[in-house]
Amino acid sequence: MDKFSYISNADVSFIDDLYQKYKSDPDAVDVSWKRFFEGFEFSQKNVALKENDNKFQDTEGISLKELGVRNLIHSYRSIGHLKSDTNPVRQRRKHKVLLELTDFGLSNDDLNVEYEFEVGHSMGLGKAKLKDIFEALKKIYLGPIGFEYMHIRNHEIIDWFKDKAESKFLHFNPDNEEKRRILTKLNEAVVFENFLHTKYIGQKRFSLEGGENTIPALDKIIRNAIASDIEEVVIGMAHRGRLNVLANIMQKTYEEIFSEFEGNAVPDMTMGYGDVKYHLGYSSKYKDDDGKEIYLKLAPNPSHLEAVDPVVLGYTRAQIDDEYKGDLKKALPILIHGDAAIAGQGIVYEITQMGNLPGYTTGGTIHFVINNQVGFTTDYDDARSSIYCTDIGKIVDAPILHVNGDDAEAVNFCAQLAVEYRQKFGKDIFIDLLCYRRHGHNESDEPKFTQPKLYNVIAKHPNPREVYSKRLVEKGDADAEMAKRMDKEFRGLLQDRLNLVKQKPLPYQAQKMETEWEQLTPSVPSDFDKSPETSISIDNLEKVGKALTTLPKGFKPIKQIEKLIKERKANFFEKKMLSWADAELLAYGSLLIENKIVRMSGQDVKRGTFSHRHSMVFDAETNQPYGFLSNIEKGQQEFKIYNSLLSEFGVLGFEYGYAMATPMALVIWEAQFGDFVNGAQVMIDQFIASAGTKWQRMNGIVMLLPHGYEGQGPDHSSARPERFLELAADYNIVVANMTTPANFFHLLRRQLAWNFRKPCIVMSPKSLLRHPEMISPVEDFIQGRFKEIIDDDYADPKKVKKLLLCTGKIYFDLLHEQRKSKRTDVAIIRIEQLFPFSFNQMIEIRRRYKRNAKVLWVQEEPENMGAWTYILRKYHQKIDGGIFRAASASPATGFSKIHHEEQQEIVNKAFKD
Ligand SMILES: Cc1ncc(C[n+]2csc(CCOP(=O)(O)OP(=O)(O)O)c2C)c(N)n1
Repeated sequence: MDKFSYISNADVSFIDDLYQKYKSDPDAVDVSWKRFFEGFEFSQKNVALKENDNKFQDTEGISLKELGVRNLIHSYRSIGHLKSDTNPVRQRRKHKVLLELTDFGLSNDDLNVEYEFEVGHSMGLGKAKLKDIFEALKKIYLGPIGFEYMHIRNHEIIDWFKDKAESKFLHFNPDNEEKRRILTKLNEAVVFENFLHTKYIGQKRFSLEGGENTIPALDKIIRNAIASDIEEVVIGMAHRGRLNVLANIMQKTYEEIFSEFEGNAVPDMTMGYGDVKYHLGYSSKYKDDDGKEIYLKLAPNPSHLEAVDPVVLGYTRAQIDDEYKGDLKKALPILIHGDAAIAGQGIVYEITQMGNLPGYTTGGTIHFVINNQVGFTTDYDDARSSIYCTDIGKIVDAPILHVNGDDAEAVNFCAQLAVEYRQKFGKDIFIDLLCYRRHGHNESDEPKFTQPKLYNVIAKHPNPREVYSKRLVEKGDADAEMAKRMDKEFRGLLQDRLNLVKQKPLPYQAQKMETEWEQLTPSVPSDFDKSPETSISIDNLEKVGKALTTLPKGFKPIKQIEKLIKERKANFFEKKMLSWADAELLAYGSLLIENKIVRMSGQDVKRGTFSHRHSMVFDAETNQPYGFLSNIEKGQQEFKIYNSLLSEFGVLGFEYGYAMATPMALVIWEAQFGDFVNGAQVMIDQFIASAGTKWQRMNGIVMLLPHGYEGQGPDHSSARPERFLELAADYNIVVANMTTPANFFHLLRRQLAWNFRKPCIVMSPKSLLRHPEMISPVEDFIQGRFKEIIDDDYADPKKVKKLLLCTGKIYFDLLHEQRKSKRTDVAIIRIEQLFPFSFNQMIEIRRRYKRNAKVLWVQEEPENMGAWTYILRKYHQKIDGGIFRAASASPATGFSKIHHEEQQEIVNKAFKD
């Protein structure tokens, strides 16, 4: 096939695949490909191809010309975007595209010949002269929009797009009211930046200048969203243009923004340490001209580019589930990217891959790239290998619209199309706004250090409002005075607001809580001293126990599940002793019947990595799934549990976002092994640990991180508790490592029993899941609360010479030795909750023992890991020493024998004399 010159424009393996498909069933491929292959086969039969000159020799007259025209059309659709006129300030890179008549065996002599093509109909041409077809193709595909959609493997979508491009865009001409609206929003965007530039010279604001058409685009998306009955738009974006979006889209008042620039309003530090102004979030209600409302939310975000993406998606999904009863069409996420960030940050891949998964879909995201062609100082040649920064979209067959950032109406068309597409197909779509950055990375930065030539051009380039108003005037759609008037009026308004602020600056205002959070109060530290009551009634325990041990009629479990159910039944109703798994499922079930949302996701969570959870089972013959916890009683909440894609950063971010929207839900993310959590470190540092103090945002997410030294090597041993403990301050998170199922049960329920929310990080068990001593009596569930510290009940306080403080799994090794050698002179104290550390409880426990008893910290982690340095920091006056593995660069040995020797040595040292 590669002898045909025009085919070399496209991906040959893709075409080969399609051709194979076509050969087995001609209707299995899109109609334009079908025509193409028909032509190809026809030419194979009938055309003698002269080697080396790539020209057809016509053997049967006109039909070969027809073939040429078909292929011409096909090529414009497939690769026209590579030559489209989208770059406002520089020549596009030269791509080898063959789009001339001669590339298809056609010449100027053919221009007046009429061709009848079904493809022509969608252009509204029907039977048309080649001249007209050719002109239309150039106008559509080589104009201000690079339509990229022929990679999509769905005929319906391709046809839809063809129609949009070849019929709707070809004849697109917004009415006067729309034109005026575009100009108004463009004016606001331009004048706002210009005003700040002159009033706050050199202050960082990461201006939108060069990309101001972002504002009319977002305005159009939102107006179209209202018209499409969307009730909520959730936006995630970085620094670039954020202040402009806050003011001109989110309706944050100009006074608020100016006050932040004035910087003389003293914030109330009791609520946290705050964040820079271009990271803050905002929410508001927007009303369109008909009075129809939409809720707008801009999520706060850190400097870490793209990290907010999964949070926005999780938040939107929670709103869809909770607020809009699962209707994906009611809430719309918009992610605004930079060209360097979208191309470079792996999280974009993770969230794109999530887009259509049942547990994570949000019914399609509109991705909007402010493509100013530089990332800080890096030119696009160094920023990516792919042709476009948006090529990531192709992995999910997303359509991509590259649009000239100077062409306000083309941008308007793309914005409208994006909403229509998202609402119709429920999938992601990308708009790549090709623009430029008028200043340096920030306003005090010199862009000519690195791009002198480009910035000489930019310096002379008119701003997008000037470009648009000139066009309107030329077309007679506006008078020359209109833009000037708009500029003057808006500048005057801004000046009035600034005068007000100068006279009386507004006090610093933290972003208001969303209404669903108003019923909670920010954390009160004393609540950590003693946990609230979290037990359940015996009736509820038995109700959940019954559901967990009952299968529907006709369901055939595999043998192991039959056995598991028998054991569960015995635990609940005979032994009355619950395992970790029983306790966990009981916690979820008890909340579900209290009508609380429980959502859990992570890799293989339905079964559980260690095969302990089995929250869902599958029929041996039909594979039909059955979820015990969604079948406890009528009217209960359904258990939302989803096996995740193999991602940590993306999925944890998504669940964090979900929890951000649902204060009354228990939202859990589980790592396969805790060791993999560092793939999500940005989410932990920038959101989970610090959002409370930066943005005054509470969050109740639970992270289950399997942790413990069991000889499984350096990457299957440690969830790095030291890292969480290092981040622990200001009562920001809970870090726990528990030794009883009942304590885990109470901890989970406590998340919703508190009148505040805290992220909770649990070092969870692996082999301990099956440890015979890791059980709790039923009484511990029907009374009591979470125990922060558990005292020894075996040693004799009067005899005790040594107190061993520990947390988590090492307790069982110490316990074994204590009992085996009957050491009543050694007490083992378990710190079940490492942070917040319960000093009061510790003091009380310590009082039970002799003053001269030694206090040692024992851990299985190396000296430089685990809780040791944290304990030293918190409790140093009271600690006489520590026992641990030797400090090590890697968390654990890869040799099982060495592991066992080291483990034994820790126990030996702990009980020495
Ligand atoms: C994850 C991450 N790495 C590095 C940076 C530092 N940084 C700030 S802006 C920037 C360039 C961003 O370029 P682009 O995405 O094109 O957005 P633009 O500023 O051009 O709008 C970089 C590298 C960052 N903020 N986040």
